[in-house]
Amino acid sequence: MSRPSILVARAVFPETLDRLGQYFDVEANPDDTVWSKSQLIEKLQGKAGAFTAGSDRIDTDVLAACPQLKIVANMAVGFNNFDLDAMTAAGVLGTNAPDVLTETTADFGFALLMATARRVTESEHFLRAGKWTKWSYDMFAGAEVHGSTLGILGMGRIGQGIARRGAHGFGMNVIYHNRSQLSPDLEAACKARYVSKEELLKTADHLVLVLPYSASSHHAIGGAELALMKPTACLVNIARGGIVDDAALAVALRERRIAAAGLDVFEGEPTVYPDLLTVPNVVLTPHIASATVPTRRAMADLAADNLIGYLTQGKALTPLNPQVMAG
Ligand code: 8YV
Repeated sequence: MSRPSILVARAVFPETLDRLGQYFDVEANPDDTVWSKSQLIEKLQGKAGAFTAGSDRIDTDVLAACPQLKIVANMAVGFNNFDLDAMTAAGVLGTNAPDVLTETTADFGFALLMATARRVTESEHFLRAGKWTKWSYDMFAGAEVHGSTLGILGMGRIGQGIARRGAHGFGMNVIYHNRSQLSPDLEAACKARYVSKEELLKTADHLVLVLPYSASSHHAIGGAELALMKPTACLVNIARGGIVDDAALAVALRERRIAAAGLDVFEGEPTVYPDLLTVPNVVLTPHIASATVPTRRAMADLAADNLIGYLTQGKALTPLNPQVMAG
């Protein structure tokens, strides 16, 4: 029997390719080119499976043009690059990579919060530019983190990880808003209190965004929401670009309507809204919240396991539309 063919749409660990090569004929992307839709469609011809990252969009055009496709395994927990309804209708399984990145991503959320509140990158730029000639009492004085109020919008696994770090490590008063309230047990473990979105915006000293992107979370933080925040507040986004209205945020930062922001994700990334590159009170990182070598290996392994499991035994570990597996 001939082996299924798969496409690995972005560069990945050589060990991952070797492992997939034990089961499949693999077409890889060693140059790590980000393919256009038509290139992706061309590469997917005859492929039963695809290993993707967030940059590879699987939509109705791709599905219609690739009738042999059975599974797309995303090396990411977020899957807003999938039109999941269209995949289900086409009988294509989608899988993501949850859990393996939860703690690493929560660590980074905290790193960005600390860097933002304590003005780490702004002060480093000052030092590197040779501007540090004397000490002064208010030089880069930032916001307090310990004992302050930590607001979390989106209280899934990563949000809970950030809450635990804040409550147990930094003695923070944790409040959150989510589509649904957590169980009393989970709230107790995170020492977190459920509040309305308005109370969250008005009360948080630091607001961390960890909600998934969808049409309903598009610009969940825009001009109106930023106006409700404290002028001393810091905003951290490790969720997805598009959840924050970057143009409105740049204005709020420039006019000091909020104190600072830490951003790992951007609307239209890797392009960054130009004003965000020039305002001083923002910490910018290139979508690296899950980027440790062990975690990226675990994400790649999980995506590979999903492809191997589904194409060899009809079973996947982390299906997004399991009805396809049953059908
Ligand atoms: C990925 C992420 O690295 O998992 C996610 O949802 O945002 C990151 O961990 C990125 O999406 C690349 O696929």
